[in-house]
Amino acid sequence: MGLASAGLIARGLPSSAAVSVDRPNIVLIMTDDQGWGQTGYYNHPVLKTPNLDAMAANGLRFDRFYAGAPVCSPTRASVLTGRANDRTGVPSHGHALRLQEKTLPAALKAAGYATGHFGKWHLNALRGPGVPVLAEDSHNPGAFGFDEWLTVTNFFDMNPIMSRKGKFEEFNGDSSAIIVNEALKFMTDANRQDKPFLAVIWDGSPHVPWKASEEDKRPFKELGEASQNHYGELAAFDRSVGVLRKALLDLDIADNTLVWFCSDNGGLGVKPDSVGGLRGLKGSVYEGGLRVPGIIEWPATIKPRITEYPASTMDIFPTIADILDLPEFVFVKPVDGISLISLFKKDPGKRAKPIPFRFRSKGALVDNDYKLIAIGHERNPKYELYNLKSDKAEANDLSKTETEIFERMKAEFIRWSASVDDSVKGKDYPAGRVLDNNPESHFWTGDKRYEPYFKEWSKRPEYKDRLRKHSRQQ
Ligand SMILES: [Ca+2]
Repeated sequence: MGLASAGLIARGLPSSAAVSVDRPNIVLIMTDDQGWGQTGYYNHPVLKTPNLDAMAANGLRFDRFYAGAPVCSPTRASVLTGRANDRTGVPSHGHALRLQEKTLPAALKAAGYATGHFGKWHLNALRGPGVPVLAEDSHNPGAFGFDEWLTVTNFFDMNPIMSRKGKFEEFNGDSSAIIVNEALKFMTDANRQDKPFLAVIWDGSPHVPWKASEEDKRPFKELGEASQNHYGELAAFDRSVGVLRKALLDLDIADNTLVWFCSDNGGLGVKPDSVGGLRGLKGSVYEGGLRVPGIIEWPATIKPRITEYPASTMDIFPTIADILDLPEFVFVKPVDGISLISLFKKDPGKRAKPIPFRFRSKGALVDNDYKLIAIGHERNPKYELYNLKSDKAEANDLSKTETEIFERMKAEFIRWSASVDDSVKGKDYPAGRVLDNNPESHFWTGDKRYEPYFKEWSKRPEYKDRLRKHSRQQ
């Protein structure tokens, strides 16, 4: 971090200049388990999202935006590092991002930005319903460059208990409204100090358990109770997007604030369909597990447009680094994402670098219209090839007919996957190995540091089942 500041100063940039087009405010919003089909702008049959629709109509709407992985912690790791999840120590949900990784918030903090995280973290190895992150947690958001944080370990719902830099706070009301309001206080403070900000808002909706207010369930009365709550959570999330956008206008900073919205993985098995007719759901490397809604709104630079250019959460850090002209050493390499700056003005044609995925034994490679699927890539792999342009549902495997493309993409995936194996062993780090300073994935109920809270939390609806299960196992 010190090096990054020195680099910026050496290149003649002050370390904390006021906001300019070269240094926009940045807000990253991510929902948890919102499927590609779950927006009003894709004409979902029951869900209305007037605020996301307005954002899409005023920004760059991606019709092919991909989460870095088909489940949550891995995608979060890809947002913060620009790298595929397996490189960073996060093969699946509830794993710890390695302290040897370099992150977006650390780079922006070194560049003079105020940095804040609000909501779900899930990069500190803890599993189970979201509990407040501890001040002494070696992998809390502060350890990765966030100055301010109001955070829980995992999903959270109505009336959450959260952690403000380690201090527990209880809140009343809808979780989406709470974190946007808190993030807005942070943005207002930074703006008052003429400091650009990075606000990361990672929502807990519409992840299970599904709990919406009576008012938010009302439009979905025709659906079953579970779906009413699920869609009610999305309605509440959408409302929080409206609150955020209006507040940015009221603060007179909307024009030069880049707001980037997406979901962290594909949709769930609810009715009506969450993935807009794509194949597969959360956890799958078919499109339904990976393709998500995505929008960038930045009025100072981006004229409203819809693009079919394929992009992913791995592109977020490289894009922001490019906007801010940050030095190369803010990244651990190899970086899997690319800068999307050229896309802001017009479609640059084909994407030069394919988008790679690896999640447990599954893999995929998206190269413009084509997609390679690798099932069981570790041993005895089976590959498939699809043309996403003519076959959105990935129904016709072309591996036997389009053999030239198939062999090229297969070889490319194998090459890439071998480089990921090196990353897994820590070869990307100066030490050449993974240091022994990352916790193994575990439930917080099995974590001694949380035991003092068990008695009080056994009364809380979000924790009581998990705590009961834990006490039965003792
Ligand atoms: Ca998720």
